[in-house]
Amino acid sequence: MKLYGYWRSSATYRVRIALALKGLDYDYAPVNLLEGEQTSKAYLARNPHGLVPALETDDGAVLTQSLAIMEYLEEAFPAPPILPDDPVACANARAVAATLACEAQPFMNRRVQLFLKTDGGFDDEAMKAWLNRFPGGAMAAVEKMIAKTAGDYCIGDTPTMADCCLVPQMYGAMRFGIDVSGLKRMNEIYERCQTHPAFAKARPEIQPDAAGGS
Ligand SMILES: N[C@@H](CCC(=O)N[C@@H](CS)C(=O)NCC(=O)O)C(=O)O
Repeated sequence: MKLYGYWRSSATYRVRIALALKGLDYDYAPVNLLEGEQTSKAYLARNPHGLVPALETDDGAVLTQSLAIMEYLEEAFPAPPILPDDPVACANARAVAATLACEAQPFMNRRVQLFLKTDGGFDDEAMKAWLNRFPGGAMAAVEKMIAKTAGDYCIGDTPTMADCCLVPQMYGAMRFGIDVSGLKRMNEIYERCQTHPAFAKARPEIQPDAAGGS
């Protein structure tokens, strides 16, 4: 398999964690977002939306959208699982993953940020308010959601797709200056994940393209 991504992209980070949890090897093809490579003709042929990640399977299929890619990995490589067997627990894991991937991270996307700063005239104060209200609000909802489900991880005591989304979201939130101090459970899970070998392997700073970023 070949993963097209960017070291600090949270959506790519999710897929790296899922691949590592499943112990899958893959080639890595960096797409430099700062240089606009996501809008190159070659990359748009892989993902017409111009977003990373994309995963090319061994059969040559090119998959996009991190949640869909993780679902593919779960179906194609079931062991070890990243979704619980129990249908309710499974739906809870998907709900946490979707809240972070669909209701939090899109507000932090590079092209959204650029638009707000240029066309929207957002200054630092306005951006801070935006980030704390929308991604911050979705994260506060997740903190409440996992109050009912968490053990060592978001859903029970085994990492799931929810944790694949939580860690990159916390990483990005801290980078963007979102106040995460009230998210007690999420902080605990984030810290625990840092000590898990699969999460450690997926860390942005140790990816091959990390040195070239900013
Ligand atoms: N919903 C998509 C989001 C993908 C996404 O937002 N990717 C960002 C990096 S995390 C990106 O490629 N941004 C490029 C840009 O904003 O131009 C997924 O989960 O894969």
